[in-house]
This record gives sequence, C-alpha cells and structure tokens, in this order.
Amino acid sequence: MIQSAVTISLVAEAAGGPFVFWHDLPGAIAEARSLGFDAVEVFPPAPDAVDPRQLQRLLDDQGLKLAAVGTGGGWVRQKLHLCLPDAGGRQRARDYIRGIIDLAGGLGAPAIIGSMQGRWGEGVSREQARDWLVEALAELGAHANSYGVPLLYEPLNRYETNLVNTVEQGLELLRPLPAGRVKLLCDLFHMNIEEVDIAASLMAAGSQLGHLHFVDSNRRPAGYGHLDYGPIARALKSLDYGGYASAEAFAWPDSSTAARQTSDMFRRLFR
Ligand code: LER
Ligand code: MN
Repeated sequence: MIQSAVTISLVAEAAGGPFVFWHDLPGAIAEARSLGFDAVEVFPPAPDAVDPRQLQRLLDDQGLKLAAVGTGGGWVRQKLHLCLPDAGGRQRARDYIRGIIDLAGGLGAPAIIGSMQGRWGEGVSREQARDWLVEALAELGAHANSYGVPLLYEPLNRYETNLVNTVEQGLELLRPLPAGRVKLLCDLFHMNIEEVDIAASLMAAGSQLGHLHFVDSNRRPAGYGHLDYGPIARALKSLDYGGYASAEAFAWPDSSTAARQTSDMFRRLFR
C-alpha cells in the first residue's frame, strides 16, 4: 500500500524552494507525526550535517520512517553535478552523493539524484554527459545496493536539465543498469510539464517506479493547482505501488497548512 511522506529542508540556500518544512528537524518530525504521515524526506546541506543516530532517535520517538534523503545540497551549495567538464568536480559530486547514500542507507532509506545529475553543454557533448551519468549511476547504484536500498533517479523538467525530462527517457537511461538498483522518482510537477499523459507514464514506469513527489501543477501542495489526481491515483493503485507519495511542494500558504492539505488529499485519494 502506498505510504505518505513530507519533505523537510535543512538548506538555508534553498530558501523559497519546494519543501514543506524548514530547518527544524525535531519540530517538523513531530508535526508530520501529528498529521498522520508515515515518513519524512530530508534535504540536508551536506552528508555530515545530520547525525544519523539523532535522526533515528527522533524518528523512533514519533514512530515515523525515513522515506528518502536528497542530494541536491551538493548542487545548491557547491554547484557540483555529475556532468561537470572537469574530472575533479565530477568526482566531488560522486563523493557527495556517496556520502548521502551512507547517511540514508545506514537508516534504511534511499538517496535521490535529481539536480545532481547535471546537464550537457559548456564543451560537454550530450553523448559524453550521458555516458558519465550512466557510469555514475552504475557505481552509486551498486553502493546503495550494499545497504539493501535502491538509488532514486529523477527526470526533471526542461528548465532544470537537458538530459532526461520524461519517464520514457528515464527508463531508457536506466536500461543498461542491473535491474532494480536504480529506480525512477516521478515528480508530478515535472511530469505535468513534460508528459503527454501523467497516469500513462506512471503505468509505463511500472515496477521501476521507486518514489513519487506528490505535488500539484504549480508546485503548491496537492489540490492547490489544476492536476487531475483521479487517473494518477488509479494508476498507482493498479500498479499496486507500495512506495512513498512524498510532498515536495512549496510551503504554501505556510508549512503547517501545506502539510495538512497534503495529508488530507493523500487520505482522500489513497485511504
Ligand atoms: C528539483 O526540481 C526536484 O524536483 C528535486 O526533487 C530534485 O532533487
Ligand atoms: Mn522532485
């Protein structure tokens, strides 16, 4: 059965970004619990910025799980990504992601590669960028696998990457990799921009769907935009999707209202 999660950003530089809760890990975890979420998704500024034992204690105290941990802090704070022209920069990007896999994997959760995938250009050809990305996903997916979790790879809309924008392109990118090691993260905000039919694309992802960013067309919480959630919920049910629907949305109009709205919408659609 599908599980609910809500995002918590601890990255000052990401202010105004699509995260429901901000900066206060204990407070956000307690509020997530009181609203009935199953889990939280954490966006840390660096792999060593969160003490895994403290995070596990906070989660245990509230009976919550860790849904996933984002790697985008490496892009937001250090402008790292996996397709940088210089080998040293690419290696630092891999090391950063490896550090997040160690943090998340130790707590039984997957890491997310979204903005850290990067883009081609500035002297790097599309083919070269793609090769570097697949090679990095192979190595990092194997590392995640050593913790018994997949790595999550997220297609982004055209304004954020020129590499992979759709589920179809994502499936094609992952095809050379060992099955199940790297799974797709489908973000309804990006999908609303890029897909012809969101529900059909989720069906196409099928068993390779590893995580869902649950959000509306305008990146506000589900129900505050114009997405039609009926076909999306039906697709997820018919896939028997048992992963997370994680609210990666603006704290609009504020964190508490955004979280409550998401929780209400999740219950209406899935419970
Ligand atoms: C970025 O737009 C996004 O959707 C994040 O989940 C990527 O890390
Ligand atoms: Mn996302």
